[in-house]
Amino acid sequence: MRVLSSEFITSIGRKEDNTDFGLPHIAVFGKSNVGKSSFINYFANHSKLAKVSGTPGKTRLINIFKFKLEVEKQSDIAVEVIGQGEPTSTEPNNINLDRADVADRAESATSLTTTEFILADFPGYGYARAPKTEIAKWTRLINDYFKNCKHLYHALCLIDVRRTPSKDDLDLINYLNHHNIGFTIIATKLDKVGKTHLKKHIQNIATTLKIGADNIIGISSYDKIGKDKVLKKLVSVLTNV
Ligand SMILES: Nc1nc2c(ncn2[C@@H]2O[C@H](COP(=O)(O)OP(=O)(O)OP(=O)(O)O)[C@@H](O)[C@H]2O)c(=O)[nH]1
Ligand SMILES: [Mg+2]
Repeated sequence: MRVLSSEFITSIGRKEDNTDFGLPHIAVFGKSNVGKSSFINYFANHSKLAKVSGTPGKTRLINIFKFKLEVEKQSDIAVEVIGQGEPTSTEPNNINLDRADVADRAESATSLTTTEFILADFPGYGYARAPKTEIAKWTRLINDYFKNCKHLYHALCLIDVRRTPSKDDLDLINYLNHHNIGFTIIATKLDKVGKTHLKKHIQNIATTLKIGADNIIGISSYDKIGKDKVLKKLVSVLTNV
């Protein structure tokens, strides 16, 4: 499982903008500065794909990226194991036991396939100095996107591992539940907390969101931790539909 290619397609922000790229969408949500763009770059293994900014709230549009993944496809094929004839009475018993294997047997074969999808990087919400008009704009943006986008398969909701999920995070999750969109919680910036405190932080997020801690994927875009788990999740979402 790996990312074969990634490219920036366009930015969208008005309700008349096209959201149909003929591919399933995965949306990336999270508070401003949580590390969405850094995660996308780490995921793509492309340091300049999405703009990482020191100034929260710079991105006001939905940035659309196209990804292509290589996926191992497991398929069961029947393998005929050639028998050696009927046992004779002179053969010891254990040979008879071995012959239990002499039959058609399923063996697994791996082949490679590819899958493409759109990653929609949403502007961050909830930055402290956001004026009311900006908040209204964000709400309109997400409403228009949900109305127009027919291919939203899943959302990745990023939350800083050190923070208790905010009201905005909870509102987003309620919104996704309301629209019946599956989501995965990703705890970012794992490098910021020591190993001994990590469990406690993850549990805090899980408790606040009323989900199991096992359902949270921890990542660090700095230390390059967690990408494989996210890849696995996306492949299961994209290929089980
Ligand atoms: N320590 C640490 N810092 C990170 C990590 N990921 C991102 N950052 C830093 O966090 C800040 C914000 O990162 P971005 O990736 O731009 O965050 P964003 O969520 O895209 O921000 P907006 O687009 O403004 O909503 C930057 O200073 C990053 O360098 C990480 O894994 N570890
Ligand atoms: Mg960003």
